[in-house]
Amino acid sequence: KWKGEGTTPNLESIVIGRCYEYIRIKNCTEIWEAFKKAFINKDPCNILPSDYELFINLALHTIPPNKSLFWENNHLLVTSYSDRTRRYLPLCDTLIGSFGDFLNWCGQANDTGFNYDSCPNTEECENNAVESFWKIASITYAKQSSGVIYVMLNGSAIGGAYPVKGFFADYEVPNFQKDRIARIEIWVMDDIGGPDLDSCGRGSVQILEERLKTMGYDITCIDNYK
Ligand code: ENP
Repeated sequence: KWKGEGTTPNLESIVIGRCYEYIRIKNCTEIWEAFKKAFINKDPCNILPSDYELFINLALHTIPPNKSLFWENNHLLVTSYSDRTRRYLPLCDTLIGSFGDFLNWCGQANDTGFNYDSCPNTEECENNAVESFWKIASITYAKQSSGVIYVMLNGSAIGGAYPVKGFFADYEVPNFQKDRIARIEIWVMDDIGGPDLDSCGRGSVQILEERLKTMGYDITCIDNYK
């Protein structure tokens, strides 16, 4: 019925497994129940970020200073570079993010199960279970981030390294806690063998640099950070 992919098979086992792998001292079943409660038995186009509040509260843990890594169009590079929290702690490597990373989910009204066949995508409705999850996760992560903030952009991305509409621009930048941030370091990474479409001081990266400077942040930008 919907155009988006359905719920990932065995979602519960995957997520509870990831949760215990991550942290042994929390009750992962309780966190899973809170996650499910946000969207099960509801119209899949009427899920709000606030529906995940209990889940967020249960899964929350601290983010050490200088460990936050924001990004756009670099999912695989971020995943390998952060080295599963050893080097950096991007949102997808927090306990909250691990409930969603590379996964998909939705429910249905008047039905206590998941919809494994299809889920609404963002074009069909923005208030879907996955989109609203990432919104509140992004807001929470940005509010918690402190010290030096890293941003990895993709200089080969069609449409610009810094999407002026996107999770980073709309939900993360506005929620930075200025008094806890020392400076912001932007890395513009071109794909290996890919085109150099955007770089520091140019195009959409310049738009981001100006925006952050106007907000009063100390900015550095590095092209193809090693
Ligand atoms: P895309 O479109 O490159 O990649 C989306 C893929 O990354 C999906 O598999 C998604 O999981 C997973 N993912 C991991 N972290 C996030 C996330 N944090 N997020 C949305 N998807 C995430 O990424 P986007 O949409 O541009 O989002 C990048 C954002 O992640 C940046 O704001 C960065 O700072 C942030 P799934 O569940 O959809 O399969 C926030 C939103 O950390």
